[in-house]
Amino acid sequence: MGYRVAVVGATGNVGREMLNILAERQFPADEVVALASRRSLGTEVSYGDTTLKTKDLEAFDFTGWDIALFAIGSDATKTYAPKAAKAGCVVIDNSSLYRYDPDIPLVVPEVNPEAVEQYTNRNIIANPNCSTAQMVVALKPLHDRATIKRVVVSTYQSVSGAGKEGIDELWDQTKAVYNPTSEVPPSKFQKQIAFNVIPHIDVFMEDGSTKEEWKMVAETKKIVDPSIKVTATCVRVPVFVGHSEAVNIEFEEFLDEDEARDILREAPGIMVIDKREAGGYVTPVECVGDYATFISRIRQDSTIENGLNLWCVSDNLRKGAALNAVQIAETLGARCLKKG
Ligand code: 11C
Repeated sequence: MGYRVAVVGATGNVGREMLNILAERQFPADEVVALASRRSLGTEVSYGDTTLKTKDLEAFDFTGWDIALFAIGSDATKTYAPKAAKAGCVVIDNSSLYRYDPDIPLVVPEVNPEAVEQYTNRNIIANPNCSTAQMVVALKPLHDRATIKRVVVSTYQSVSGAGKEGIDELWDQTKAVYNPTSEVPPSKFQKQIAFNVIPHIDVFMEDGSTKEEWKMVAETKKIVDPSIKVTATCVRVPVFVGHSEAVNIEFEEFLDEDEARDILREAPGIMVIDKREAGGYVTPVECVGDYATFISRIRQDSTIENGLNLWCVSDNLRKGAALNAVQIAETLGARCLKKG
């Protein structure tokens, strides 16, 4: 006997990946329903070898459904997640709506699996921002060994983080560069993204940082340890899928680069590819479709007492969103909602 699982926002990039990953990992589902807005009603989406026709989220009754994976915007989530939770269905939400509520667990299963048990507070579990998810997978095992004091991170985030419109804008602008009569002005992004980089993701905050940068700070504290100081600069780059991060870490204790490499090799969810030669590191195009968070360029930072640098790359639609959500569902199943 398995679970009855709803995927909410099944026609979007993340919703489609959720269905793919549920099938790939053979999540024990007796029934899967694909839900979408009325606008996308009847759209066909793949779930393993089968095709599902999307049903109307607005009219859907979540009673009797065990788990709902939400991949819709915060506004729609505000309407439908409480409805599902009230009907007894555990919501795993990919939006930022609930992440910072103290009574809602924010979970990366490799880091804080025990937090899923707090799902009982409101029947809702939050999934972190993609740029946070991959970074905390790398930070946690190092923090356990040498206690992280401060992290300085610069991100190189792919356009798929901004949804299908982001992907289309990069594609159309790239083609237009070779055909100057068909200029494609910025729309989803603030400036031209093709052959460019933009140091601006999400809205500006009062202190001059952006919300994306603030999320990396707040979420790392909530998931790993509130005492870790984080400062971030988040940058959009002309890559379709895969977020990259240059991470500088300052520890309480000395941590040798070779030991750090060994620790990361053993850590869950991580693949270390770190040869000090041309091509001996991972770039975003190589991580697409993979589950792992890839770590390369591990090296001592000799400008501070206990410092390390590393390069961290992962598929933002997978570990950064859909995979993490399915892993939360698996953890919930193993720890709390045992079936069969
Ligand atoms: C981006 N990280 O790359 C964002 C997308 O809070 O879940 C995900 C935003 C979020 O644009």
